[in-house]
Amino acid sequence: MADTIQALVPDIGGYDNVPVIEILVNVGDTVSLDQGLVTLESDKATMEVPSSAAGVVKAILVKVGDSVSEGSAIAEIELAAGETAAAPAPAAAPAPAASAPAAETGERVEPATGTPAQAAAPQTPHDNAAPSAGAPSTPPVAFDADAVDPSKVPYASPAIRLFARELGVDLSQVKGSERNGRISKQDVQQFVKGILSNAAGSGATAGGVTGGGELNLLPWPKVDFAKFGEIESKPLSRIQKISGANLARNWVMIPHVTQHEDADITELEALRQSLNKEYEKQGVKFTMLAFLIKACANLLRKYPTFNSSLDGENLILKKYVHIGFAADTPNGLVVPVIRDVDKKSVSQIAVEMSELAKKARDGKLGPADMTGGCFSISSLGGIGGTKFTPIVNAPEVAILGVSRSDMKPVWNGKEFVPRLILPLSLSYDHRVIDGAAAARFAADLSKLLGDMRRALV
Ligand code: CAO
Repeated sequence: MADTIQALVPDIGGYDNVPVIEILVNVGDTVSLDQGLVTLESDKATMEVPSSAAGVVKAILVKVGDSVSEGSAIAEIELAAGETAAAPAPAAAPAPAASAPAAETGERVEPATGTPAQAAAPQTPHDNAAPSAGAPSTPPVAFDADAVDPSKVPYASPAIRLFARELGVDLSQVKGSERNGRISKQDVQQFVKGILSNAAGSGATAGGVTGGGELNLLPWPKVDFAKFGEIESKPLSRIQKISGANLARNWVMIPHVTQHEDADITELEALRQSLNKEYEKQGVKFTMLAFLIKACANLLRKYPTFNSSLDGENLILKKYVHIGFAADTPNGLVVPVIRDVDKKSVSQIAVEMSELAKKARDGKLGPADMTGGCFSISSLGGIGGTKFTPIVNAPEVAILGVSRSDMKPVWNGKEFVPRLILPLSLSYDHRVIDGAAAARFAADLSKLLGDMRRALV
């Protein structure tokens, strides 16, 4: 009688309880080695669990909606004559000592998307690692927990990923024709044909790369930190995942420059404190940030390109002034937006800001509270720092970073006098804003904060 084996969930990058979203085979089907049996989908990526042997499906042990982890049994496979089962990829199979750098840490890397560079680079750990006894003959399948933008991970089986990598095709550029946009072998072949037929004279490769047009990044290093000492693994919060992906995209895609400037806020701070005394009974707290928001609104009117967004080859100039402020919450960074700031008084801005900051801390901000911003301010002044380089909050084109104000000796032409100096760091998208314009904006902001009466002019 033929042997029967259980097909198990292999290494899925340390994820647990990942839902089954699709059963790809039926009882009685003949399957080949590495043929997908079921599809799993985490909030990071989609993957198939491959069959660890060729044979006939005798039983399917899961159903759609079940949650599985590494080692969970998926199906029973009656082995084809002469077949032996390949073990599922172990969670941290030690690679040979002679392997590439990652092997020194005993790690394997299997990016979810294969870029041409990854396919060609001889030093990717997978390429160099000789298969160990019992290891599968295909690349280990793992969720790419480090994908920059999780929503962009292409939906394709491990075999198709391998096929695409061999051809140097970036799967994120291939449109899947199968159910739910799944990419088939034919889709990859069609993509390559299309590129080749369009490539005449352009020098393009099968991957659509002409050289220098793409970030040929190494896969993120995967390290078994537990080998070096005690660790604790803590999942990122939803906000961290979303803001992290956005920050990474903005950092990579926007040519940032940061203009640093100081503002003398001695008089403004005195005004703020006297207003706070005056308005104490009404419960209004005039924060420095409220004045900064108001001052920036004034300048966004004066410098319309700072109040714009890039849309392909057009610049969208906004006639409204909505300003977001970065708020640190227990769950991560959020940017609530105050609308029509140019039409509001500083006290209105202060009240609204404190309401939004509370909502942010309580995790109660809705999408309407966080969309439509034209410009952002990130104030770390309450915490410390002398300057920093904030990341532009796309599709906005500029962001103001505010550090801690400090008493400094300032030369007034006759003597040094103590003045309260506020450091400002204006990061901008250099595709839209020239350095001279940024320097003028920052210098004007400094003057305005030095004397808010200028806002009337
Ligand atoms: N210099 C010196 N002190 C400052 C200051 C500055 N630039 N800005 C604020 N402070 C002081 C205030 O005077 C206040 O002290 P008192 O309570 O004695 O008056 C204290 O810091 C708290 O300030 P605040 O109540 O005015 O709050 P805020 O306006 O500074 O900040 C908010 C509000 C929501 C922006 C803040 O809570 C926050 O989340 N900041 C972090 C933003 C962040 O994480 N940015 C980074 C984004 S990128 O990772």
